Amino acid sequence: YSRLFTEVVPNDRGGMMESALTARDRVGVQDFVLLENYTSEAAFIENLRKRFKENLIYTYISSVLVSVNPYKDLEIYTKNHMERYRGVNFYEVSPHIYATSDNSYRSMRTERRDQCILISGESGAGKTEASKKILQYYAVTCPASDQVQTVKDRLLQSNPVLEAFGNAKTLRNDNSSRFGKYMDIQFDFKGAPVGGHIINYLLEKSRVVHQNHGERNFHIFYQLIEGGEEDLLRRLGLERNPQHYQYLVKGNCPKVSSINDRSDWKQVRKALTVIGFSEDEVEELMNIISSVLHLGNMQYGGDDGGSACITSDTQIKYLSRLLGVSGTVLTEALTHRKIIAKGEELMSPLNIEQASAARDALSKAVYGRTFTWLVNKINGSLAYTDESNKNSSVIGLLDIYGFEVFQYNSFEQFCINYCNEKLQQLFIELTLKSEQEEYEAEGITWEPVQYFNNKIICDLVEEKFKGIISILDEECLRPGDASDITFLEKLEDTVGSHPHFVTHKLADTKTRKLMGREEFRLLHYAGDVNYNVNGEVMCMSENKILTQCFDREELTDKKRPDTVRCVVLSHVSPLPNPTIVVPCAKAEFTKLHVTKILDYSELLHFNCSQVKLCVCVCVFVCALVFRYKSLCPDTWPNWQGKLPEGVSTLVKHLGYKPEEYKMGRSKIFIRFPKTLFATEDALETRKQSLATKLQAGWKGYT
Ligand code: AOV
Ligand code: MG
Repeated sequence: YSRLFTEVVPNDRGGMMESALTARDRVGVQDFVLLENYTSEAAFIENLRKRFKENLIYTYISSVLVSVNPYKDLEIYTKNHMERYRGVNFYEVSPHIYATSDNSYRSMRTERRDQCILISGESGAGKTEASKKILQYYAVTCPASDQVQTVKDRLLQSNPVLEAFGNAKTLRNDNSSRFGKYMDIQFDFKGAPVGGHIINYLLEKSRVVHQNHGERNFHIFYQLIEGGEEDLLRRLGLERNPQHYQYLVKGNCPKVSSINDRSDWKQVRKALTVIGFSEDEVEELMNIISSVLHLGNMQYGGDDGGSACITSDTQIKYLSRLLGVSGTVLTEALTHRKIIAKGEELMSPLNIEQASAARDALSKAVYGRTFTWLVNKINGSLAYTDESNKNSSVIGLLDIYGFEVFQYNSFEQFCINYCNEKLQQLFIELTLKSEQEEYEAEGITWEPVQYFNNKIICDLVEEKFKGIISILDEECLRPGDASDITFLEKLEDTVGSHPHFVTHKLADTKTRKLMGREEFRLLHYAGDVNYNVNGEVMCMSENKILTQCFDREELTDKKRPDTVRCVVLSHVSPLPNPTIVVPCAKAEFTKLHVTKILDYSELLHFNCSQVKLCVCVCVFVCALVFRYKSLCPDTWPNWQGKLPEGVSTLVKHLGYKPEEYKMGRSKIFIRFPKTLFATEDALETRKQSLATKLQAGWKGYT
C-alpha cells in the first residue's frame, strides 16, 4: 500500500532527511482519495499543483489515472521505469501510465477477460502520447518470439503512418488527431502480443480542402513535399514548395517549429515498409496524395453561357497520369453533372461555383477513402491468423480527438465534441457503476451520489426525430427551400426550450452579445460552444456516418465495458485564452489555468463523486493486518486466528473509533485518510526507534 507513502523526490534542501509529514506537504498525495479535504476544489488544485511542480504528472482518483501534460521530456519512460512497474500491483508503486498498462495486462492474464483503456481529455491534453506510451510498454515488457517481434514492430510503426495521414497542426495542438482511433492489441495464451486491429472514426475530411488561419492540412502533404526524393517528386509533378498548392496555403502556416517534416517523411517511409507496403503500393499511395494537390490547383473560368471550363490543362495531364483516368473523362466529370431526364442520362454543365464545390468534394472523397484503405491495409498486416490459438485475449485502447473550442466552430467541432460527450457518458457509467459494484460485493451500504449526468446533452444531439442530427438529416434530404437558416429555425422550433441549447434569437442579452445570428450554442459538459451553421445543409448530406461516430455497439458487442479496468483522464493546462495561436506557454501551471481545467472537465466532480461514493479509503484486510501487525502485541509477530477478528483486534488497539471505519467482506473502508496516515506515521516512528536501538547494540528484536 505504498500509495499511502510519498514519492521520494529530491528536495532542494541538499538531501537533508525529510519526515514523511513534510514530504507529504511538499509533494501532495498520490491518490486524491487520500486528500483530507476532498470536496474542496482548492485542495484538489493545490495537490495537482504541488505534484506538477515536482514533475509528478500522474495522480490517481481511485483506479482512474489523471495526468497533466508536462510539455517537456521527463525521464520517466525509460526501460528501467518499465521494469519497475512490470508485474507489480499498481497499489504498490507510484502512479504512472505504466502502472495502469500493467494492471490491465495482468487483469487480462489472470482473469482471462478482455480489457479496455479509455483515454479522455481535451485537445492537446496528451491522449495520443499516453496511448503510445501504453503500446511501447507492452512492446518492451511482454514476452516475445521472432514472429512476435514483427508484430510488435508493426504495432508500433502503425502510429507514425496513421498520424501522418490523420493528424494535423491545429490552433490547440501541433499534432492533433483528426480522427478517432480504437485499437485492439491481441495477446496469445502466453501473454505475447500476436496481432492487432484498428477501427477509425470519422476523419475530418474537410481539412483536405480548407484550414483555418494558423492551422495546416494533414502532415503527409508537407512530409512528401519537404522530404520526398527528387525523382519521386518529379514523377508526381510536385514542386518542393508547399506555398505552391492551394490546399496548403489556406491556413498560412507551412512550417511549424516543433515539426520536422523532412525527418518525419523518412520515418513514415520506413514505417510503411515495416508494415509491409510494397514499393509499388507506396508509389500508388503518393500518386493519390499528389493528385489531391493537383486537384486543388485546378483553375476554372466561365464560358459565355456561365458554364465552368478548365482554363489550364496542366493539372488534368498530371491527374490523368497519376490516377489512370482519361483526360476527357476527368474534364467532363469536373465540369458537368449527370442528370436523368425522362429516363435518359444527360450531362448538364456546372457553373464555376458548382464546379469548384465538385472538385473539393472529389478531393475529400479521394483522401477519405485512401485513409480507410490505409487502415484496412494496416489491419491486414496486423491480423492474427493462427486459428489453433483460441485462447487469445485483447486489450483495447481508445484515443479520440479531444474536446475543442475555436473562434469559429463548424460541423467538424460539433462531431468531435459530441464524441467527447459520449465518452463522458461511458466514463460516468463505468466509474460509478464499478464503485457501486464494489460496495455490493463487500456488503457495504452506500448513499447514491448526486452528479451531473450529461445524458441530457447526448439526447439533445442524437434523439430520433427530435435531436439535432435528425433535424439536420431531415433538412439535408428535404427538397425545395431547405437552407442553413431553415435548419436553424427548425432547431429553434424543436429543441429551443432545451436547457443546453441556445440561439441568438433565444438568448438573453448577455449571451446574445457573444453569438452570431447563424450560430447555435450547446452547453456541453466541458464548456459552451457556438456552432456556425453556415454551409451545413449543403455539404453535410454525405455525412450519414456521423451517427456511427461513437457507436456504442462497437464497445458493447463484446460485452467489454463491463471489463474496463482503468480509465486514463489526461488533462493539460489549457490556453489562458483558447483562441491564442501558439498552443500554451507550455509548462505554465498557474492556479487560473487549473481552475479552468476543472471547469472544463468536471474532473473535480469525479473526485467528489468518487470519494463521496467511496466515503473512505479502502484497504484489503489482509494487507492491513500484514502491514501494521507490529503495532499491536496481539497481532505480533503473527495473527493466528481468523482474519476479520485480527483486523478488529488491530484497529481497536490502534484506537479507531467505530464511526471511522466499516468492515467489508475483504476490505476495510476507512472514513478519513488522516486515520490511516496516523497509523502509517506510528509505523514509521516504530521503525525509526527500532533502528536507533539496533544501532546502539540492542539485541532484543527478533
Ligand atoms: P491529444 O492527443 O490529447 O490532443 P497529444 O497526445 O497529441 O494530445 O499531446 C500534445 C503534445 O503534448 C505532444 O505533442 C507533446 O509535445 C506533449 N505531451 C503530451 N504528453 C506528454 C508527456 N507525457 N510527456 C511530454 N510531453 C507530452 V488531440 O489529438 O488535439 O485531442 O485531438
Ligand atoms: Mg490525439
